[in-house]
Amino acid sequence: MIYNEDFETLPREVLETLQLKRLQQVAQRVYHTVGFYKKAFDKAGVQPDDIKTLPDIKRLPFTTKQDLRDNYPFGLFAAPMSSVVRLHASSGTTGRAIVVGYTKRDIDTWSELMARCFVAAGLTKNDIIHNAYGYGLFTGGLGAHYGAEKLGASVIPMSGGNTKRQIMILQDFGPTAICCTPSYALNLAERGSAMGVDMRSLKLRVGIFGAEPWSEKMRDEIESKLNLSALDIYGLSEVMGPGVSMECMEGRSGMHVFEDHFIVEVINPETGDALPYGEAGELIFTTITKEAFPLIRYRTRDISRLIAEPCRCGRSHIRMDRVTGRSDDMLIIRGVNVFPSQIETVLIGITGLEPHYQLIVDRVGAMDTLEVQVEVSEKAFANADEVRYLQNLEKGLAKDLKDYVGVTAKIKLVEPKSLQRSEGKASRIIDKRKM
Ligand code: DLL
Repeated sequence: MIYNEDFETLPREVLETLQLKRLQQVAQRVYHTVGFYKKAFDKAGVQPDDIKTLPDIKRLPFTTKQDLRDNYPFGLFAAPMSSVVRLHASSGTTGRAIVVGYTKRDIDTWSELMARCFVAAGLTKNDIIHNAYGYGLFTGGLGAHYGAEKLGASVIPMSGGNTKRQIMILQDFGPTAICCTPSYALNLAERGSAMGVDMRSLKLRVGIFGAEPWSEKMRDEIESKLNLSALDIYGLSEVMGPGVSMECMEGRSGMHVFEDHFIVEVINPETGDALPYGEAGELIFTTITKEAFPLIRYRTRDISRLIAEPCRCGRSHIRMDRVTGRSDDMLIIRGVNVFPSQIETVLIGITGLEPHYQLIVDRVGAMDTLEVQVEVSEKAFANADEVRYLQNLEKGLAKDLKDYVGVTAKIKLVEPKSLQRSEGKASRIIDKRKM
């Protein structure tokens, strides 16, 4: 099923003509209403009228997270405050928050895109959607909420936290779909089972999981624990919130970027050069319909690749692969580039280990060290008197990390349920080098 068949299946040439027209409009808009962009365009020696073809986008300057911070809070708004109806903010781990605004039309667009996501996940107005993304300044909760209402589904505005109550509602209201971070889905599964609830026999059919990197193995894990189909959803506050791209039920491989509203590029993060389809690099988005907070060539720092092959679902919009991590989450351990998601893939593959882990990076003298703390399963823990069994688990993980990720790590097996559980985005890295 496709929510907006007209726009989601546009033939490539027609889509590109539409994108060009919208790009020209947004270039004019930001040049004439946002001081920052006038300066940036002038400095790059480009005027809005120079955009004659789609590839001309490459002449436009990038926008970085630092530019957003420098213009805190409203400096990049392209609409007067009187027409801004909503503000959101992303706290970020470092530096000032980033503030974004939406006009009424922006909220309508966002709601439609989220409704498209739900339909891509096989949902209809007959579904009950348990929305456990946080409500508030975070875009997850309200973004998904408006989309669910737009679709006409029944939405349960749970927000994050209060896990025991969530499990009760999951049992009593019988939602058919759930929205939350993948790490919180695991947390729910675990807590539910501990409460004696058979989490596989809930009515949930689909989970719409995003807001943090996760792996295929994590998908398998969640699907088997909750007995549902787990789909990936991507977005970021700066560009809109959730619903920039969404995996479809039919393809389940890569997320369709809603290209009638966003132009996506992938670049080499070091040189800024465009990369061809299929090559992994940093995702860049230009918003081509937003009114209050349009962004030109925004450097997301998210690492992915574009998949140009047509999808069996019939959508013509290009897909982006699972985000493997953020370039600023990438750990460089003694020269080896390591993404937490690679470590996750390895440890989920080992029987006896649970997908709950933490990475502790430190520097001893001039040497970077990586410690992987991972929980052993209850069953393995019951075997713990067999010291050799645990030693073998440890050795096996260390070897697999060396073989598949290329990094030497100290492994510390910890007791079941001893690591902090996520109620939203999981924080898995403690980098003591930065403290
Ligand atoms: O996380 C928006 C969102 C809410 C997306 C709910 C999906 C579901 P921010 O808080 O601004 O916005 O964080 C954006 O989260 O740049 C990525 O690094 C990461 N991220 C979001 N979705 C995914 C995903 C929301 N599916 C940042 N896979 C982005 C991997 C993701 N990382």
